[in-house]
Amino acid sequence: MQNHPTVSAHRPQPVQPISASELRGLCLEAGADDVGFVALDRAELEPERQEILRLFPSTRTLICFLCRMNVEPVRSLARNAANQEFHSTGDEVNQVARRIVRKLAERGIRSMNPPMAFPMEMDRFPGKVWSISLKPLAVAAGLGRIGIHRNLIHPRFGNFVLIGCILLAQEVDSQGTALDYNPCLECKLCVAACPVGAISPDGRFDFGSCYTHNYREFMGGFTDWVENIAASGSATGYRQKVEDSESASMWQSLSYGANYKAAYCLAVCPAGEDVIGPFLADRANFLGEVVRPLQRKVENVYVRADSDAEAYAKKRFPHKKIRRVQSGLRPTTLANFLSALAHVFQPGQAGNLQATYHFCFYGAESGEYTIVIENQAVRLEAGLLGACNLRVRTDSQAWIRFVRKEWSLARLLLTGKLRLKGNPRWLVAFGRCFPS
Ligand code: B12
Ligand code: SF4
Repeated sequence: MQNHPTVSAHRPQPVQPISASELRGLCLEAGADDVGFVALDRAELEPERQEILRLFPSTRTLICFLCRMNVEPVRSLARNAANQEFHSTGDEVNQVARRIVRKLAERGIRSMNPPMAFPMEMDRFPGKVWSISLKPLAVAAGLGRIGIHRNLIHPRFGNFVLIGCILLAQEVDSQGTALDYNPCLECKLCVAACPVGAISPDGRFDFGSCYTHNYREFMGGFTDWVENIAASGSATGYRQKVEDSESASMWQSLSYGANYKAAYCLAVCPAGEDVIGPFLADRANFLGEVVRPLQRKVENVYVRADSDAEAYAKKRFPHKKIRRVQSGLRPTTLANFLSALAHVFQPGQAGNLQATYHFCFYGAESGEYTIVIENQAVRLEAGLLGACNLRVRTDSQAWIRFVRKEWSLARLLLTGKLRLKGNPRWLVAFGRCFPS
């Protein structure tokens, strides 16, 4: 290859090392509103390290930066205005990241910018489709702390920020450290505003309920909409299942980028030095202008049948219209089933259930697990531990079909693909805790 024109013309580019302060300047100049650096070997990155190296094996440091959102559109009752702000800021994060990577390349420094959200790795759906979890990274970089609503709150900009990151093939001489206080005021306005009760006052987050409503026009909700079309049989059948405004809304999401249904937790959050003014000046007025209109809004609320969200929305927001839908969160493998259990568990539906289940899976995916439901929480352990109320021995693929509602329990029992030792009512009680 030595005489190939490309090889002869190639001039090795010397790397011009960059200090943390220069790098910070470069990022701010590229459009970031704040930035911090975290070395790959930091303990906080332990859960992410393997994935980071999968994306860019030369990574030594992570650059984490924020772009601000305008506050008023995010707070507006007009959710199209809020969605435009989410999308525009998201695009900005991606553009800023591209500019930083380009500038670094001009200095001979290699770096890589994953998307701030979508597109994600959908071949892994319904598993973890995003690459790097940006919130813990931003906390490690000193850019803020997580509030009760599970979003990052920047000390000045509040939660009105979106996060980006860049994987850098260089060490940096100074790093961020976690902020020594939490800007969250614990006012719980986020708890009061969420239409599906996804945020608990103690910070527990109901992933399944948020995902079913807010993400109605994203992957899971879209799949459910497609299945509605397939199951309708005729145009009139479809109209009985889907309102005209819902069809139009789905078209809008497909054409202009998927729209979030709520994000009210972010909208009402008063935290952050630059944001807190109106809340401090007149709390009653803040409630009247920002929180109540969202609470009073007449709108569709998407819930799984017999879920905590359904019970909550019916009780707290009787004027909102409950729409029972499938979340689209259904496992394709045993591994999916096990990893998603905690995320779709419904404490309210569990009620005072105290039960231990032994599962013995055989077939394509095998393994023995203990699942304990007690005190409105679920716990998964490897192996068969202690005494159980019900022992389930089942073919893993047949079980997944059952969970996906493709096979009935009767079919599983008749074909011998599932055997129970104990009263079957324990299985019914188990199912109630995981509506799909
Ligand atoms: C997955 C995800 C979601 C999920 C889960 C949210 C969550 N609390 O983590 C859903 C769909 C519910 C969601 C909703 C929203 N999101 Co979001 N989301 C992400 C994403 C891709 C990963 C989040 C993450 O790391 N979670 C893991 C850990 C750190 O968080 P956690 O609370 O401990 O984990 C919960 C869930 O993630 C879930 N989970 C964790 N692992 C797994 C694995 C599987 C298989 C499943 C099913 C679930 C699951 O269960 C946990 C407990 O509930 C990030 C982008 C990114 N690449 O980081 C954006 C991000 C967190 N989202 C963002 C935003 C803005 C939102 C919304 C406001 C969307 C909107 N515009 O309406 C809402 C807010 C809801 C809320 N109160 O959290 C911003 C937050 C900005 C900020 N200031 O913090 C981010 C950082 C995007 C960005 N680049 O800026 N989101
Ligand atoms: S709304 Fe209040 S409680 Fe919720 S995250 Fe913001 S400051 Fe914390």
